[in-house]
Amino acid sequence: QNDDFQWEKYLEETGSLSAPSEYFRQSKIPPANDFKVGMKLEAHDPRNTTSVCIATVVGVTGARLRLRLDGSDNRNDFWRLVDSPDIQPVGTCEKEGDLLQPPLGYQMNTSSWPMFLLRTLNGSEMAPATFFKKEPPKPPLNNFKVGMKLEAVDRKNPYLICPATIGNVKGDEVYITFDGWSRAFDYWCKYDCRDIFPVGWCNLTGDILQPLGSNVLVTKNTAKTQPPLSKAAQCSMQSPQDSAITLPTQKNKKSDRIKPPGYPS
Ligand code: MLY
Repeated sequence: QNDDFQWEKYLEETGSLSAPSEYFRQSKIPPANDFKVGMKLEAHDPRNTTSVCIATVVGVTGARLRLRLDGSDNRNDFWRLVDSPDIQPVGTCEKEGDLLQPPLGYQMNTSSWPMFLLRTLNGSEMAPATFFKKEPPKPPLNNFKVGMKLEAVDRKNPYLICPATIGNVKGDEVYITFDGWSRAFDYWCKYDCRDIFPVGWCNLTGDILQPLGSNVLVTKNTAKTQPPLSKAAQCSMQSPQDSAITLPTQKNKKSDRIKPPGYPS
């Protein structure tokens, strides 16, 4: 489904390794996504994580949901995996003796909240409990190594999952860099963060893996474990000043990359 970018070829051309799937806090077989647009659920407000709110599924993409908090605007949508602990069936909060809260930035007067809640839930389709999957366990250790390839959420454009590289490792944290893109998109995260996935994830979930950025510098990987050098890499070695080659990538069409997948336009 994604004919833009092929990991196999790219790994070979760059002489790089993909991070093994056991290193990630993701299930080996991605969870089924049975949610439908319009379904309601409970979600922790990302801007105020102690409060649990009502959210509506406004998009379904791969193993993730695009969510919008009821009573909030459409500029604060967020994405969660179907096995995220941040989401739960409607009724969970009440069962635990808690109250559903208005989202941060609730547009109406707080006094209208109880009535708003009744109305928003009335007649709505609630996501069945079976749609929510258990979060996979945390791998015991951070095994990531600098140079390993993976797929990662672009936190500046969180609907995008992109080819990425481990740029650094420090204790429990890894530094995520996006292949072909400026360092402006980089971030540090915990090794068990839910925003990073093994190579092949998007292919398995049916999500769209973004193309490489246009500045793809293919540097020779000098790790001992590297596979034999590809023809491209060997060529680059013949000219001494050419320690890096630039892979041709298709022009990145802006419109293609900023359209949120799974969101009805
Ligand atoms: N709106 C941005 C999108 C950049 C996406 C970068 N990611 C994929 C690392 C643009 O100006 O193209």
